[in-house]
Amino acid sequence: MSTPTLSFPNHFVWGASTAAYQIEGAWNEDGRGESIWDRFCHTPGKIENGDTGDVACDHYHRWPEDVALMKRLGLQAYRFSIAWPRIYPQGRGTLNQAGIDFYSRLVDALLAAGIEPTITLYHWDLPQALAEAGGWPVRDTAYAFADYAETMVKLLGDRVQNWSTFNEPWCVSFLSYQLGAHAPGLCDEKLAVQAAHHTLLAHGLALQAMRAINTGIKAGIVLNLWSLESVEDTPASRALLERVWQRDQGWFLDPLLHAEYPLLAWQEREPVAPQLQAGDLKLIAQPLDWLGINNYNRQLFDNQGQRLRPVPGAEHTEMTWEVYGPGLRHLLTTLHQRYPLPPLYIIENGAAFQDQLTPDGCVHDPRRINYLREYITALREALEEGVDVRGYFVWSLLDNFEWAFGYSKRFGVIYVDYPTQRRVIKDSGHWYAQVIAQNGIAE
Ligand code: IFM
Repeated sequence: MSTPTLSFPNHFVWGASTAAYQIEGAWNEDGRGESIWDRFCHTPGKIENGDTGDVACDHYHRWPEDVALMKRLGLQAYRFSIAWPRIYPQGRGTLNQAGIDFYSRLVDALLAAGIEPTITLYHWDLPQALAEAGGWPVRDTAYAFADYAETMVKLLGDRVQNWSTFNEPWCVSFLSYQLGAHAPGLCDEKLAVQAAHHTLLAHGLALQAMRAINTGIKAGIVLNLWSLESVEDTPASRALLERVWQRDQGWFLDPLLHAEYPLLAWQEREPVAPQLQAGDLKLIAQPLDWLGINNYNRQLFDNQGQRLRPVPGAEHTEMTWEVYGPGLRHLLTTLHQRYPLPPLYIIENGAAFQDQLTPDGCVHDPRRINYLREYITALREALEEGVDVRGYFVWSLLDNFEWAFGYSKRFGVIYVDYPTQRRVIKDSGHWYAQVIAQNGIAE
């Protein structure tokens, strides 16, 4: 084995990520309740090609094979999410033992394979019953979430140390309630802002409840963040970047890490400001054992303050997201300067390309390898600059259901042939296995 030219600290963790609705399928099996994503996908016109997560990667039945594949890649950690409606079909009340057994067996198999489970409690599949009671814009949903979180730690906390409450609260609120692109598909800024507040509140309540019954867990939250950059450096461009930062990222980071909403963004959103109760901000700002970051691309603005989409002359993935590794370094160093941070983990990073299974039985995806190399290199540079990042998880382990884009975007380092459910490790998967084995990148 060659010596890595770019090596990582001992104990740096290499993993892969997935999410329940995107891979599990079995949407109505073994007592699972309906989620907002089932309802959204079953509504004509919402998802490209009419795709649904009904079957997805059939991981619910094929998980032993998937754990074996993780072992072949040498993964040290696996981040997956729990489908809340598999545990509480109605969101609260009666527990579904079959759902608990599924995750319990998965955790045991991961541990037996030497793979550390990292659980996300909410990756967007709210029980439909709670949506009908008002969903995230309703304060009571936060309390239902905290009860569910406590239940999961009671059930699995003896074996699982790493927990995150939410994946990407920006998507849970703004993308889902203001931009209408994700379930439940509403377009109302006021609802979105209130939903954002309640996800943060739910996070705080859940951390308290989880830690009250198990002090040994390591708990955090995962945010989707971008490096914000401009083609020019002027007072106007700096003001714009600050405004966008506060509106999209500070809106979550500041309550979590400073126990306050960012002032400029609050003033801008005054007419739709969320209703807070006394003590909410203190509750939200529970100490974090770690903060997860999902990063795929940067946002670049021209000298008119318009976001450049696409960025002229740059390479883009199938999501029309710019490939720009240095953006990750810029994001990490900016966070380091702006906030008192707990240890960081990159919980999602990866790229969708048009992969094909070729007659040699392989999937040759050199563009994904280049993408991953570029971002992992940028991450290593951020470590050099003193940012405390403890691990990297590739998105995704498997090709899967990419929300409103259905199955049209392939993000996996493992190819899934959906008609047969055959899995094939892509070239990028073999490359990533080497990175893990060498704890770094060899040229
Ligand atoms: O597939 C999603 C994932 O569910 C959340 N983060 C971004 C990924 C790619 O769009």
